Amino acid sequence: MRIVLDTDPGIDDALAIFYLAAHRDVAELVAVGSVHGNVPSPTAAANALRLLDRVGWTEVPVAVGAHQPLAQELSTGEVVHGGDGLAGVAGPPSSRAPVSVSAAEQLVGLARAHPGELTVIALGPLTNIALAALIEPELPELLRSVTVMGGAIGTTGNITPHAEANIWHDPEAAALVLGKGFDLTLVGLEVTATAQVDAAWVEDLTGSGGPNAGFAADLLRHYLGVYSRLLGQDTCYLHDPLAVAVTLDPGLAATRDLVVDVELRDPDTRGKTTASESAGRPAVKTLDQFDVTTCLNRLAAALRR
Ligand SMILES: [Ca+2]
Repeated sequence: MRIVLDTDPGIDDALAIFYLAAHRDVAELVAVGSVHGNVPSPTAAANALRLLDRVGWTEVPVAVGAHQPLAQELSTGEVVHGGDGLAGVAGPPSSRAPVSVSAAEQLVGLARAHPGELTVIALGPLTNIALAALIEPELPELLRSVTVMGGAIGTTGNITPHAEANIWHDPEAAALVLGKGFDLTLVGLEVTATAQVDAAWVEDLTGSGGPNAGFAADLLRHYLGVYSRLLGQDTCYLHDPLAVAVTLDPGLAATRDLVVDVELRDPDTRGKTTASESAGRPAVKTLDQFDVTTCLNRLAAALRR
């Protein structure tokens, strides 16, 4: 599987990159695009480079993506991910720089050069994918598939009571991408919220861990602290690595084809995702069941490498 990753690192984005790197026998990372979301887009690109350095993916190009959403002001999530997006524990910057094209241009160029081959995994707001689809209307046919971490179907949101953060950060982009006809799997809070880890799970990582296990544990300790402080709970969610896991092994979940709409007009529910069986409009694959235990075991194994 040849992957283009669109990401806003971001603590769970970092875990997702480690998951991907631990499965390079089945996944080749072709390129990375950064996007605003957890942090501003240039910071996300710098963090992606630092994370790729850690896993030895030093040849993978990183392009800076959209600096702001299509139709609203920029809003970022340092309150959750730390001032630098990686809990202040990621070490010095990479010696590499981002490539000169934007993430949307990079994606269009790669898709045209490798029609039908590439899988996009989008772990942040969908601004870059929307821009790429506006530049290249054939993008849904040129890509093999797309996985999106986003949405909260039939469950509460995590940034407002109604909206999941990646969708809320750019609802117009999400509406465009989810309705565009991609072969798209949507991994939303309705499944990712079932995969929570606690301090004991995190401390287990460091026992027999490789070079990045301690770093992953540091990130997760920060995450646990935030969840405790903001939500009063002693577990944290691991959204992004789950989207990578189900992309690499679709057998981890059962899917259902549904049309997913994004609320754009009502300020109270803006970014809310609603699924229906509406005929005649492009559907996406939503997850019905998810093998949380296998997924978390594979993540722990990946982080210990
Ligand atoms: Ca993310």
